[in-house]
Amino acid sequence: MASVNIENLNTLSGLHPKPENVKFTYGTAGFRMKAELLDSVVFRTGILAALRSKKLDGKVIGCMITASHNPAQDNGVKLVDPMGEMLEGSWEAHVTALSNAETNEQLVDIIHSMVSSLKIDLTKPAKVVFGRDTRPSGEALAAAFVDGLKVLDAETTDYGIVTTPQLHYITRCLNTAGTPEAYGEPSAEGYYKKLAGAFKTLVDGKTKLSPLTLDCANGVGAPKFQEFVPFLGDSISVNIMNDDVENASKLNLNSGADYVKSNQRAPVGLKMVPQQRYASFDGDADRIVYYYQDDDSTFKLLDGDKIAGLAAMFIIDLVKAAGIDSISVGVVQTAYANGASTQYLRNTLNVPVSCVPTGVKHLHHEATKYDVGVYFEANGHGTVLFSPSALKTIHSAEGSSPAQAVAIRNLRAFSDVINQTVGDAFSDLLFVETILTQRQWTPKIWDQAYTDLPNRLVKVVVQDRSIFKTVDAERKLVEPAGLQDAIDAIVLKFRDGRSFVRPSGTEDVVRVYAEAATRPETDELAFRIAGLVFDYNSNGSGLRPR
Ligand code: G16
Repeated sequence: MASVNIENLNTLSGLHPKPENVKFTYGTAGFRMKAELLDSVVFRTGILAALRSKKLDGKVIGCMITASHNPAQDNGVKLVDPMGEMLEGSWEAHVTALSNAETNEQLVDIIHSMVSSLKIDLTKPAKVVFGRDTRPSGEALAAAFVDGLKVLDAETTDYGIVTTPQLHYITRCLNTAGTPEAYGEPSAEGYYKKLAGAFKTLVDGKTKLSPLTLDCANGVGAPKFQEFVPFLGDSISVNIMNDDVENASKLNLNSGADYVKSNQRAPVGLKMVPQQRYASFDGDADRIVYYYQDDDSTFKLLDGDKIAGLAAMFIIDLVKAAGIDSISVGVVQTAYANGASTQYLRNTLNVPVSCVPTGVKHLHHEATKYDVGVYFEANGHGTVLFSPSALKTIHSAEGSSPAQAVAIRNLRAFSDVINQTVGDAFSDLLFVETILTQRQWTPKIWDQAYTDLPNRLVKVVVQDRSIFKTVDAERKLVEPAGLQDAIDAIVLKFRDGRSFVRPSGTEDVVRVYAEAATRPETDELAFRIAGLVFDYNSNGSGLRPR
């Protein structure tokens, strides 16, 4: 078994010193913080990516450099496992340990202990691919990542500026090429062809909808969707806005899925027209929310919960129409799911619903337990997973009538239009547009499935968010002691009241979610709980309502 070239490691590591007094944690979506603090972390993540590839016998590992919905000055890094899923949970502790080593000697010790405890054969090849979003800090961080890969001589391909889901897709394509599970051509072009081909099949012969206005949060989704448009041809009309990626400070600023969802209002620059369709991507195009304006000028949000309900309803109908309703559908949500959406799924669609902690890794894992698992976070991050056996059934079914044959063809195309590696704003947009086109539905008709309970999200800036510990899929706090009892006592005073508090894994804040029977009651509940959290953290530096 070969060993690590210490001299080489020392030289490369010397180029990427760890900042003092900073503790790094691989959180909800990898490492994420101010870009200027990330150089050493990204370098060491490169070392870990190479080790992971060697451990998996040279399978390709992906890496995305992005801070998604965070402001322009932040950046982040996350790793992608061979099938396009998030890095296996048990390796998060290893990458966290590597990133916090204070000296080169400690770094070497941690690598050696990983090699021995995980039985990593260093003579195996390592292959790693990576990409980044449009943030100005991305290029230098990508160079630091490459230095990390050099420590273990990993073979590497730089896919340049891509959306996060494109990088996940490419990773899976590379690892499945030439196998019965081949996922597609491992390139942005291959991705566009696959999605556009499936979408065209699904809307073929249907009356085209009015144009969709798409807010790209001035992020990577803008140039990439422009690139995608020629592949879609005249199957859809999309007007792209907030597409300025030259002026980095505009990224996610008063625009994008996170802004629209949190503030429940249109992004900057958009003058809404009643009953038209609008959608917003986030900064790396892995989330989408839809919205419209009602005739009385009220803003109506069609968030991840509404998308999950639409997708589940459509798939249930399609499997019935195809005569293969042995395929079961389940939905996975988080505590942020609106109570009305959970009731609709359970009581109207009669599907099982599971609730898991925030973070795609948790939702994705749970969704694999169903034949068809629809998973969505209310913030618009989600997708649909078809199990291998469901795919087999769909691909071998023939149907005993022309109507069944059409439904089977639609199911096959539907499974192709969906990016099954991770939530993908492009793919989610196409499947929503498919359903609305097939049904000839306006956003208002879609919205009528159920009425959201009024809800509110508030961020509280605290001194140390790590003191907040949750259980029960983040619905209850166990620390600080006594805080949950105080929350419960307030919630009891509100009709249909529900509220929970959890530390963010991507921002230095604690999030407060509240729901109640009316808008004023919801706002009061949210602010009372936020005030409580703030008071519990007497060193808190301020309250930032959103
Ligand atoms: C990431 C995760 C999502 C999560 C969001 C907010 O999204 O992938 O699963 O919902 O962060 O997480 P938190 O509330 O812990 O800050 P993105 O789009 O920013 O990568």
